[in-house]
Amino acid sequence: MRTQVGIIGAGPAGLFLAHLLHRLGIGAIVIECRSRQAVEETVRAGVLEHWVVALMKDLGLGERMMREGHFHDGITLQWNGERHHVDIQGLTGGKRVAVYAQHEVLKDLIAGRLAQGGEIVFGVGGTAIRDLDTGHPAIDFHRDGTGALETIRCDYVIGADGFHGPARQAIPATHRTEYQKIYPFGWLGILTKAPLSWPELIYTNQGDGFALLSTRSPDVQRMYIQCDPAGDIANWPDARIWEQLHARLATNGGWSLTEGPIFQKGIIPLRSFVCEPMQYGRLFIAGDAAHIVPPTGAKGLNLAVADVLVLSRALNAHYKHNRRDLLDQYSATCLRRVWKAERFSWYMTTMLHRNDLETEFERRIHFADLDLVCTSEASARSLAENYVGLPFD
Ligand code: RFL
Ligand code: PHB
Repeated sequence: MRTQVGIIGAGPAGLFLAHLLHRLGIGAIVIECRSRQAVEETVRAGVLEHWVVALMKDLGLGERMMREGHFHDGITLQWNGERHHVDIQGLTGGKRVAVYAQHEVLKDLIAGRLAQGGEIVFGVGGTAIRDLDTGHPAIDFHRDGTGALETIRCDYVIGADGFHGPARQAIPATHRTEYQKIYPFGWLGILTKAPLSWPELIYTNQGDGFALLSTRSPDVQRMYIQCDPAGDIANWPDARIWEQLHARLATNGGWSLTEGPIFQKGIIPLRSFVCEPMQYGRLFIAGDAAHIVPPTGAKGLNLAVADVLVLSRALNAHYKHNRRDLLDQYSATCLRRVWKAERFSWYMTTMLHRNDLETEFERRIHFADLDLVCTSEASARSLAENYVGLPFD
């Protein structure tokens, strides 16, 4: 097979890039190690920054999102039984986020790409990248996991293969530096068939720590609680989950959370991670392959899309105007945004979680931070600008 851009990974980074390149008339093939069904069913992120919503619409992929997504003009922060509304829309000149599940975005991207005649090869095995130092890099893979060995010859290889994919490792260890922070807590996430209990997302730090009340549809709600990242999900029977959610979301005003049957649950660890640089020879890495944020700031998916927007512009300058400079600057351009999102995600995470390794002094500083956001307009605006999505510069 021969194409201009070979993309590894059909997650948000790989699929948004395939659409952006198609719009620019640049050829791309996507390979993905999981089945289409697995990609479309994996439950992950929920919040789209305002410009990602606009991009979905621009790409002609926004119809279902506009119909089924939930548009929120603020978030609620809670501690000590008190709720505080942060008016994101008012503080950012009218910008709003959408709550629309990542796997719904992926369904729209995949259907749209296939309808255009684009190639996505699902279920590949043994992905290997080679010849990065030459003008003709290649991606080898086995069709259907263990079937025939095939090769994509391309001008550029894009590693959009997530945190555990092979692309980052293809940058020689001598050419990359990795920065990491592992948090001593994880998130237990559930989906429950229950009606909406509150009109916007609630981020709370109360009792045993963090909880997040989010939504998926009028009758399916998404909730998370801070937990031991090494904990066994078997030790979290539904009754224990509800007891913790009730305690962490309880208000002094007697509000009550509506329960329902839990039909999905799982534990994820929380980490911050950045790989510098995000390119080597003819390889460019994007999204979770290059960086991870803890989900508290809702930034992971949005950062992945930001990377590939920068990359699509650089590839366009290269193919249309024979300019190499934007490709050379790809990593530096992305990392400026990445580090700001890392800072914001770390700030939200440390402010909103109970960390028993910290001193009582540090705990009080985090509650002072929360108080500041809820009493200082400057502080609230900073949170709102970051949450809704920083401008591109
Ligand atoms: P992905 O989504 O991991 O996609 C990578 C794809 O590459 C495939 N792959 C390979 N394909 C071929 N050959 C190989 N050898 C391969 N190895 C891997 C994988 O199968 C996969 O399909 O990375 P991408 O595209 O960079 O997208 C990143 C986002 O998925 C991630 O940052 C977000 O889900 C993070 N995140 C959130 N982000 C937000 O912006 N807003 C949120 O509200 C939000 N909430 C969350 C989140 C992540 C969570 N979890 C589960 C980690 C909430 C949670 C609970
Ligand atoms: C979600 O709905 O899955 C979600 C919302 C906000 C976050 C993280 C996850 O910060």
